[in-house]
Amino acid sequence: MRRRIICSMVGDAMVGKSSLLTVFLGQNTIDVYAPTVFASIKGLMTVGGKEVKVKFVDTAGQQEYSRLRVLSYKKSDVCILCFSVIDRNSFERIRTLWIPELERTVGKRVPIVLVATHIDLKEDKYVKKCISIVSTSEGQKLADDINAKGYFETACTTGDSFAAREIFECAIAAVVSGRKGYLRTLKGIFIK
Ligand SMILES: Nc1nc2c(ncn2[C@@H]2O[C@H](COP(=O)(O)OP(=O)(O)OP(=O)(O)O)[C@@H](O)[C@H]2O)c(=O)[nH]1
Ligand SMILES: [Mg+2]
Repeated sequence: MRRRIICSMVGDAMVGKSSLLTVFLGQNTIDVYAPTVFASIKGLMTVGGKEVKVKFVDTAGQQEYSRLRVLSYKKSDVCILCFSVIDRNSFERIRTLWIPELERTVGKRVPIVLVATHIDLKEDKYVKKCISIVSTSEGQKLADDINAKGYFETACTTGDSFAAREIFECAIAAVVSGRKGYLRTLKGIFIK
């Protein structure tokens, strides 16, 4: 049996990593912010008609926990990298902080899915007036630049686990198709 795929949630503190994972797992979200130190949940997913064992790793966005964080996700097969559309710093840190950390921690070959959170707040009057919201085209361009396997915009407040599932399916499918490609390459080398 294949080894469990490790899928990690990474990004700035408070961008909604834990909320997204909670919605995907069909659990109830809580509005009160509780910073993550480390969490790991085992599950099963069906991707391309096949059942795959997955371990979801929820990491700490807070920089105080950076040493623990890199240990918690260094064996990842795929990373779901999150920023908030209402926090431009979290968007800019994808390039300046998270991509360099990911490359050091899991390597350049591990697939990334980029997720923009808090899109329900884009229409909020106060937010519109006071905050420079990250646009869809800016998010998409970043996803292209970092060679992400997918770009999604989401709001966890709706509790829509179907929308969340799309994100996780994209991530796991990227690992599964990567493994198939690797096997095909090996067969191409050894079976002439
Ligand atoms: N309006 C809105 N609030 C959200 C959304 N996603 C998360 N939140 C809220 O944002 C806050 C932070 O969410 P978390 O999921 O705990 O953030 P995190 O990225 O896991 O933070 P760390 O664990 O510290 O790294 C919580 O109060 C959530 O209720 C969203 O899509 N819309
Ligand atoms: Mg968290």
